[in-house]
Amino acid sequence: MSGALEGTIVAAFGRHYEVLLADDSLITGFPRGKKSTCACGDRVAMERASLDQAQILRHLPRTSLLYRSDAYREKLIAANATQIVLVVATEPSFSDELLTRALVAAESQGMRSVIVLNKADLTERLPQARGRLAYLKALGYPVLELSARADAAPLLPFLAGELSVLVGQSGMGKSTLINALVPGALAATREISTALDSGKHTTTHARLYRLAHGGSLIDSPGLQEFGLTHLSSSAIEEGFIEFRPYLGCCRFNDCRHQSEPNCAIKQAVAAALISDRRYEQFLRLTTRG
Ligand SMILES: Nc1nc2c(ncn2[C@@H]2O[C@H](COP(=O)(O)OP(=O)(O)OP(=O)(O)O)[C@@H](O)[C@H]2O)c(=O)[nH]1
Ligand SMILES: [Mg+2]
Ligand SMILES: [Zn+2]
Repeated sequence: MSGALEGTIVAAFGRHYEVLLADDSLITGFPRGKKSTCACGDRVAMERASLDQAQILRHLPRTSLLYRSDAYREKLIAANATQIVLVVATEPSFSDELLTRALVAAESQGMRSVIVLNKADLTERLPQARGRLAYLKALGYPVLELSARADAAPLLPFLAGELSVLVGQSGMGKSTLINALVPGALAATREISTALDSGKHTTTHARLYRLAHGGSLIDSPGLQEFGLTHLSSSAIEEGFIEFRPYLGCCRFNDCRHQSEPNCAIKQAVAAALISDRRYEQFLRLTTRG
């Protein structure tokens, strides 16, 4: 078949995609139906429609799929990513719950996680933000303090050989990081104005960038919610990495770690082997979805 070809989605606009071909050229890919089921990072099989357009027939098997969901829909963030880079900042203030949820989603896909505390140059707010991340650092998640504006290099060693996806709330500096790490990227960034503009996202679609020293980075639009309705309760339990040694040790197989007797998780909390804070976060996730 003369028209068949494969490529990698490097930008996802919803109704259409930018697809990178093996010869480094770009083609516009359109999904077959109205519903788009592909994400940035997907490898796709296509049929060429014209010189610069192709129809996407299907995505090839994925090694991971990072997405969020609520009762109504799923939002794909990235396919085949090996690592999530969670970007928070000294300001604006960040949400603990969002961070936890994104970590659980990444764990469910077997992805590595790195947390970047950006805008470290705003030193007045730094100790507080650092303090708010200490419990995650204690769990073993790398927490890198840096200033994307001044020097993003501390992140580089973590990116080699990985397909990383930058995830975080709007205004944390994801696109600024992209511009610092990828010469010529020209990702749009925006000052967050104190009033009306806040909450608006500067980045409107995911885009994949290749790093000169190996590895790739996906920039994604800022998010305020990270629904996990697609995850089973066991996937959520396992997403709390420090729970893992105790899973399967409760008296009841279907223990929800709430008020059941002889619950290994609650015993671990009582013995301070699991922090109260993480246990509370777990309860919030499993009772709210
Ligand atoms: N002081 C300081 N400001 C920064 C730093 N990094 C980013 N900023 C500023 O923070 C603002 C938001 O940065 P963006 O890179 O657009 O944020 P984003 O996370 O991509 O936001 P969305 O695309 O909306 O999700 C911009 O005004 C940046 O210049 C930093 O290291 N220090
Ligand atoms: Mg952005
Ligand atoms: Zn239990």
